[in-house]
Amino acid sequence: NGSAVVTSPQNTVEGFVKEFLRELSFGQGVTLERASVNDQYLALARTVRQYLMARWLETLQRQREAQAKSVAYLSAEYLLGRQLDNALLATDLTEVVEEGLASLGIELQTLRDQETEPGLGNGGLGRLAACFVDSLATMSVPCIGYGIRYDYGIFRQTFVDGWQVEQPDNWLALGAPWEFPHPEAAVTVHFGGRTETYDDEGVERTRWVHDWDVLGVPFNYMVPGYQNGRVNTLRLWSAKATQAFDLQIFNSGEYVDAVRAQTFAENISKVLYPEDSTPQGKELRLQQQYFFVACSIKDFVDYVLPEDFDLHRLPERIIFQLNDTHPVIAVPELMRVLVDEKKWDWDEAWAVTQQCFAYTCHTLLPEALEVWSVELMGRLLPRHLEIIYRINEEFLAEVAAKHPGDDALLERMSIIAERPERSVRMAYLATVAGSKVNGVAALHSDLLRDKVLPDFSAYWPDKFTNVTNGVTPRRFVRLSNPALSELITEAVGVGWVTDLERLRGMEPLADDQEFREKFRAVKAHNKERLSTLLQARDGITLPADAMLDVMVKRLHEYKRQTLKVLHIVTLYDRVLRGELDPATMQKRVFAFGAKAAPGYHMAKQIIGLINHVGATINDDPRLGGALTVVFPPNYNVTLAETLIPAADLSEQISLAGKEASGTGNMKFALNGALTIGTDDGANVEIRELVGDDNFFLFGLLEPQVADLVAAGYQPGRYYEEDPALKRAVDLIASGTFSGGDGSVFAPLVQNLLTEDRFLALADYRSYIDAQDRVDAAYADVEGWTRSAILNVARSGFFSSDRSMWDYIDRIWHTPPVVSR
Ligand code: 26M
Repeated sequence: NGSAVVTSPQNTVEGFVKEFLRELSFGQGVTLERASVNDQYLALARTVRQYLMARWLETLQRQREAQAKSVAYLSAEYLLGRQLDNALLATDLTEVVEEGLASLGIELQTLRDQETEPGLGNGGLGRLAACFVDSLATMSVPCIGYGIRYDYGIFRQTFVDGWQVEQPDNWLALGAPWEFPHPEAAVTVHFGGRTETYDDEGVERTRWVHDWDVLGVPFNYMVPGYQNGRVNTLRLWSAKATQAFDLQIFNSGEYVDAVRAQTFAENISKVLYPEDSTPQGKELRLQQQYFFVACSIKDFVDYVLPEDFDLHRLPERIIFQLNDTHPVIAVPELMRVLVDEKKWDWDEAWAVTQQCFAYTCHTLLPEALEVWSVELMGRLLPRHLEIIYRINEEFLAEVAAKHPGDDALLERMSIIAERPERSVRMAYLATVAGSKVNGVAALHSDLLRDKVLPDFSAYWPDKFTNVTNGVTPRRFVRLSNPALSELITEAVGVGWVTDLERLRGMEPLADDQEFREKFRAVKAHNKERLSTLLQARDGITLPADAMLDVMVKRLHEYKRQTLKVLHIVTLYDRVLRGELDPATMQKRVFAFGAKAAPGYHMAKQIIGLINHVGATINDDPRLGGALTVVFPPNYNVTLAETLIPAADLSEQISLAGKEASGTGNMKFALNGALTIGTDDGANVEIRELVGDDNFFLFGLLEPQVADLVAAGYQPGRYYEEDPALKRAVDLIASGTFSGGDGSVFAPLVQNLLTEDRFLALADYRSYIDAQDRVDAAYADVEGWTRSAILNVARSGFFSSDRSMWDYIDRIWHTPPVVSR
């Protein structure tokens, strides 16, 4: 038994202090007296991970023995957030560590704040992957997360005069104590070249004569379950130049050029692409996708599985879950391994491959569906392109046999698009290859079936299913909201952390005056905590006793941050016109957090607009501090953890039919904010669960949106017909927020009045009316608190543990492997 060689340090203050001091001296090479905060943090991290090590080795051992089926989650992004606190929670060491450090004169919080979060994701999709691996570890389900170890994660956002400026995110600069590099276990991945056929003892086969290669070095991360003795693995790949690559170039005699050429290979895992929609079809991005997927398949087949394993039984041991289309190139890669390397027949390889994949779609925007030009794919991955063509040929032949003569259908369902450029439709490839296709919220799955992939769902009705997203209650309640956690535990016991439906037990307490007072004290405490953080982090001062109204998410037109701005400007206008008295109106703080893709100009305009509106309003004495706009830069997981627990109102205002799910919406409800939202994504399910009385619904419904667009939407008419809207738009257009210069936001205003792709103006009136209802509801302190408590009590469904059970039940069929 391999686990016998490792023993955890003693689970006591003395045991911890001893190990911590050892890590400081032997790990960091410093004395306590001379240790910097970073030394202390690194030593602490390495001490805490010692407590996880025996469990990790034991988990691997147990899994090997059980020969159980594993989930291989394939995701180009993992937005993990800080690791220290999560590891302390998993090991239940927080108090021991706090006390031990205090005995050395060190504050735990100072060391927590020293950690740079690994921001290896853009937003919802990457954070979802992180929640899912947390839940699987907590549920003792075998899972390996596979992804990319980007040297630079999502950019650090700064504002210069209110405009976004991006800085590199050098998250590895101060050391990376949570990772375990394994250069000795590197695998080689090939690119380029051509294919040729050859005679293999009378059988014609194809081989790939590749042109260049890259090494994939695995970096392992622990994924600890919550106090259950289980630690799963996240394996992120980092690109290195191979020996062959080096030799080839160094032999040319151009030594300096050769060293420079090395960086070409290593560029592959250099940086995370910061777009979270409208993929650009960049060659490096396809290299990244193939790189991590080829490494992962090789890793699983050659190293995770036993040496003598019969690959015909692969579906008994693995399900590759495709997190959107980014890893879909794994499908032709597995086919290539089975057909070219293992020399299987096409049909038997295809039968196995189809059982090994399932696909999750995360979007509804047509421009976000990934396609790769045949030209590019043929150049980079010629054999994979051939395999995709063959998959398509056989698939279309099957369709043609069932629907003779329907050429239009064949054209619509073809994996290869002919226009505007011949290209591979990755979502179609995923749908054809996958055993299941799922959307991420009930409405989204319906729309996916009926609007995005209607021909495929008619062809394979049983392939399509829904799994509504969830979030981990460990990070987003237990760790991020200690005060609420204590109150919940008082009310329903400790079991809620792994069984979130137990929050239901709080429902009756919504009617308990004393409990409501405690609940308000929690909110007040969290606001104070946020206030302290923003002051220290950004020099932002939050006014006291204001409603905290929060909109945090990526900046995108479909999410409609502009609609939020129109509300703020409308309130401003009402005060200036004397319709509202700043002395008696509801005091509000509007908090924004949002990164714009660096090349997305309209999104950057909107960031500029929010900051300029904020600067004007915050400084206007006529408002008497009744309205405040704050926009702390660089919204990330760490900031979310303090911001969300303090919120009163959650803004989920995307145009109906555009937000696949949303997961921020769930975090807010679980932390006792009320939602103002459209009938979109998971908002639909949140409202059903918390009840109409505890949710502010507004806006067009998805079918109404479809009708309005079909009839020819004219935003200018809403502008002309609603005087308040006209005044709000005119204030922006006239330069009120840009020093009198109307040209600054002219492109944005022009776009709103003539195009408004996401119908902000159509939903304006409904939104303003709903916001007025919010103000009235907030004035009823007891009623609001009651609603907030009910939001918490009824949101247990949104645990990612439940999402995982749904995947297991509907798609994966991977039972937990329980402890001996
Ligand atoms: C693709 C190609 C090239 C570069 C980047 C990308 C890319 C990266 C991330 C495209 C999309 C990406 O993320 C999309 C995303 O985050 N979608 C969100 O997924 C959440 C989890 O399911 C949902 O809750 C959100 O509604 C959905 O917008």
